[in-house]
Amino acid sequence: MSALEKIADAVLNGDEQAAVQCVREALAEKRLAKQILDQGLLAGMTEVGKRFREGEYFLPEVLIAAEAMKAAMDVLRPALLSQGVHAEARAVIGTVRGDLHDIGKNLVATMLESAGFEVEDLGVDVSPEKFIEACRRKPAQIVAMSALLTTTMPEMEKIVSQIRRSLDPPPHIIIGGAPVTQEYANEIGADGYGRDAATGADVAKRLCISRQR
Ligand code: B1M
Repeated sequence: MSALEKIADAVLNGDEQAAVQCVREALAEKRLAKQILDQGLLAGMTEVGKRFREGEYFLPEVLIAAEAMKAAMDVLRPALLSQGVHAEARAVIGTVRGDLHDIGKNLVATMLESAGFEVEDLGVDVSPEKFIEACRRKPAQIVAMSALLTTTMPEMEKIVSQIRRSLDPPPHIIIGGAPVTQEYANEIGADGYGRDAATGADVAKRLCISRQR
């Protein structure tokens, strides 16, 4: 198995120690940071997303893989920056105002990072103003929102309309969370809906590609 395959495998197995160690070794061997990212960490995480979608992996496996990916990214990030590797698009993510659930939102953030986005995570209980402020501070192509409570879902509609009124060009807006559906996304005028974290990241990627055309 090559050094890069070992990294992908460590993420796939959720082996944080091995992921960190293999990234350190690959850097010591003077491999390009972008190669370690694309063919190691992202390859592993893409496979995790595939297995999750296909029902082969469940939430615990995904959470553990996400932790391994995060720890390895902390080691790789300085090398990526010093080698001038930048994300191709930026996403701002948060759980909407009044809602403190963040497990799904954190997974979506990791999947977006795995899909090559620079992610700013605004945390939980995020007001429409905070989403807008983050996009003004540094333009984002994607705003991603999560809600777990039927009582906080209406916040999503407010954020969609306030963003459309305040930002030009507006970012693509994607939504998700247990009570959220494609029908609700259509109803409030969101650009995309993710049934799960991996699908959310796929939808975000597709939206960014369609705008580039
Ligand atoms: Co809460 N809670 N909770 N809770 N909680 C639910 C959601 C609930 C369904 C439980 C129940 O009654 N059966 C219920 C909501 C009922 C409703 O509104 N219909 C509920 C309630 C009522 C409450 C409180 C009001 C309870 C109380 O205090 N009386 C309170 C509210 C606090 C608040 O937010 N203001 C509350 C509090 C809490 C805890 C703090 C104790 C804790 C949260 C801890 C945390 O997140 N750090 C908690 C938990 C853990 C849950 C359950 C058990 C699990 C939620 C979870 O993390 N699921 C939940 C019951 C359940 O779902 N079984 C429940 C795993 C997570 C990965 O799934 O977030 O759906 P999920 O994400 C999925 C997809 O939805 C999707 O991707 C993920 C999978 O890949 N996804 C996206 C999510 N966001 C996305 C965004 C996207 C795309 C995909 O694009 C942007």
